[in-house]
Amino acid sequence: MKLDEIIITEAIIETFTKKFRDYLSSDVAIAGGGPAGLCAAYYLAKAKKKVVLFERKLSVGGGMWGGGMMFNSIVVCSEGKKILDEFGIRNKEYKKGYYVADAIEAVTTLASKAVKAGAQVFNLMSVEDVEMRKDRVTGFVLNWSSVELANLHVDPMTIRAKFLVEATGHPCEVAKIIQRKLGTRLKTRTGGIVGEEPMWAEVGERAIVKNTKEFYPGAYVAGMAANAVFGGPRMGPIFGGMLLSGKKVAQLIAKRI
Ligand code: 48H
Repeated sequence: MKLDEIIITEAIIETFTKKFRDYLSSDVAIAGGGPAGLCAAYYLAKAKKKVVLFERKLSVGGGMWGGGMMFNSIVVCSEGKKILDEFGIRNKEYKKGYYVADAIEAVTTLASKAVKAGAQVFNLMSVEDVEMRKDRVTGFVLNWSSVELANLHVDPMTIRAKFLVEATGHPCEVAKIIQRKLGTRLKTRTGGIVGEEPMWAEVGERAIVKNTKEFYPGAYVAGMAANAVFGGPRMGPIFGGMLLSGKKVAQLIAKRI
């Protein structure tokens, strides 16, 4: 078979451009493709919402690939096990109430199911700002991660969504941008980012789900960022809370669209 490099190039440029154009306006835009962001994307897509996720890195999965300290197994509690089962991620009870799964199977399945359910993922793009109208946020301002890494002065572009999800993990980057640019008017007890607390797995896992909510009009927080924004302990390599948080944020937003 004859192959023409120009046709290969055209195929990539045209299909990518169409994909990106199609998602300039969505129901929900998610920043961060860790377990919480992927899980949110899956449940939103399953609820027939138009959902797009932006991930800074080459690969989605965030901190899940490395399990605990690069031992690539993850642990979830009984509630988290239900979500593993919904996704078809194989798991075993280690001791009563502690379920273990392979980190690679977990990440690849979350990503595959989210995409096959209809979520559109753009990797290698970083959320560097938010768009605002009056008193709510309405979109993400994006740039190529390579531009960010090379520290080049290249202006970004904007996508719009009815709701934004902050799922950038420990650094809660989107919340920091909103706090910095829009003042300390977050829906937290201090009006600003409260901050993550030291390790306490049991309390941290519960807090993640409770802290999964709207933190600024138009913007919800999920995953580790929820404990950073509203305050709560870290929990180490137990990932059930991330999955439950992703599911909860999807349900909260789906009700409002
Ligand atoms: C685009 C961005 C940007 C940006 C970051 O860190 P994550 O895995 O986050 P969660 O909340 O899904 O899961 C947290 C979990 O991995 C973890 O760290 C746990 C359980 N820790 C407990 C403990 O005690 O340490 O994923 C966030 C993703 C990453 O892939 C980033 O690359 C991406 O977000 N990201 N993407 N634009 N500005 N910032």
